[in-house]
Amino acid sequence: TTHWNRKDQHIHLAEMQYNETSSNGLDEVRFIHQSFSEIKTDDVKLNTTLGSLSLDYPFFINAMTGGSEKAHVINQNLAMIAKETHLAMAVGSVSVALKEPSTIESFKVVRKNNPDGLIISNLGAHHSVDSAKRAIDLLEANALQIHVNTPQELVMPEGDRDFTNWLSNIERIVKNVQAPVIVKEVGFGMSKETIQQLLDIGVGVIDVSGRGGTNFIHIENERRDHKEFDYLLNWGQTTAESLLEAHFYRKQADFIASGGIKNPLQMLAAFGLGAKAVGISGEFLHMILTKGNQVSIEQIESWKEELTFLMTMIGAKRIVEIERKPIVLSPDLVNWCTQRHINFKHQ
Ligand code: FMN
Repeated sequence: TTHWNRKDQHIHLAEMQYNETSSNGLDEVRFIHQSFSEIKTDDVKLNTTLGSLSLDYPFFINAMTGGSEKAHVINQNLAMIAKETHLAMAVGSVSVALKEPSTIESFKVVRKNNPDGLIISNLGAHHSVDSAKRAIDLLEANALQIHVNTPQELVMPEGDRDFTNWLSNIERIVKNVQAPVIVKEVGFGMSKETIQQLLDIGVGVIDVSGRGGTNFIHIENERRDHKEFDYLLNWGQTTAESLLEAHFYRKQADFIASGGIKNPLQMLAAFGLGAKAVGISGEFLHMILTKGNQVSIEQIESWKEELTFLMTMIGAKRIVEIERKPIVLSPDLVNWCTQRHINFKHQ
């Protein structure tokens, strides 16, 4: 079916475009080096919280796939890595499994390989409360991500064209589902207006998923015969801009940063801008496809240690302390704040 093809095409195109990613803005956020941190690496704890969810580590495997044979293998590998490293893991949209029972196993394999892990299900914004509950049950998931992705749908040849009911629909899901609901973008970022709308309907955990990593305009445009949307590749807010948009609201919700995050220094920058956790998709996909599970596990373990070192350098024992450390923004980011009336300052 077209769905199976689409899932495999997404994986293929995301990996093809891995090296073409633009800046997510997080390299424009600089911490100030201080000579006296006065803490030791053993003081640093990497655990964090997202609403009622407790994560052992502040970065996780973000939503990618399921729904094809290739996706089954990828999900199995990611689940084994998540179990070994104690990272949380989200799956790709389970919408296909709700329609096509033959694809269910490609998602269930994630829980099968990681019985005690923190697993997050994923669904689009137009689904019913009943579908949301089924999406959670399917994986015995600890939480549900609802993705919002209008640019992707519109550039997708077979995508949705009607976005009239997303907010009220998400509100219904949030109010009627037991598990925590995370609303996420898919690499186009968020604005303060969007965030205010999400807070108004009771959403407590938000993944701003900004521009600068996996680019779904690019991916869907490649799937079009005439590639009409080449001019739209820079649509959306970068990950850094999105976190600045979220800055004023960071006490009213827990924010996840995702979009092009590739190393622990970018994680630190995201935490410096107020994120409580960081989601990584494209980088992990590239890692397992090119290096295999064992090297990926070693890379993740190394990142944990490196992040501990970086936090030691800036004297932060906890993730939430990072945003209190002085940082300097690039002129572009300051300009963003000025034009958007964002009063960025440390607490
Ligand atoms: N996000 C979703 O919410 N649902 C999906 O089904 C989904 N499928 C994806 C498939 C692939 C192959 C990739 C690479 C990403 C997908 N995403 C999906 C988006 C990611 O969760 C993330 O928001 C986006 O890729 C930006 O992060 P990155 O730059 O680290 O990849």
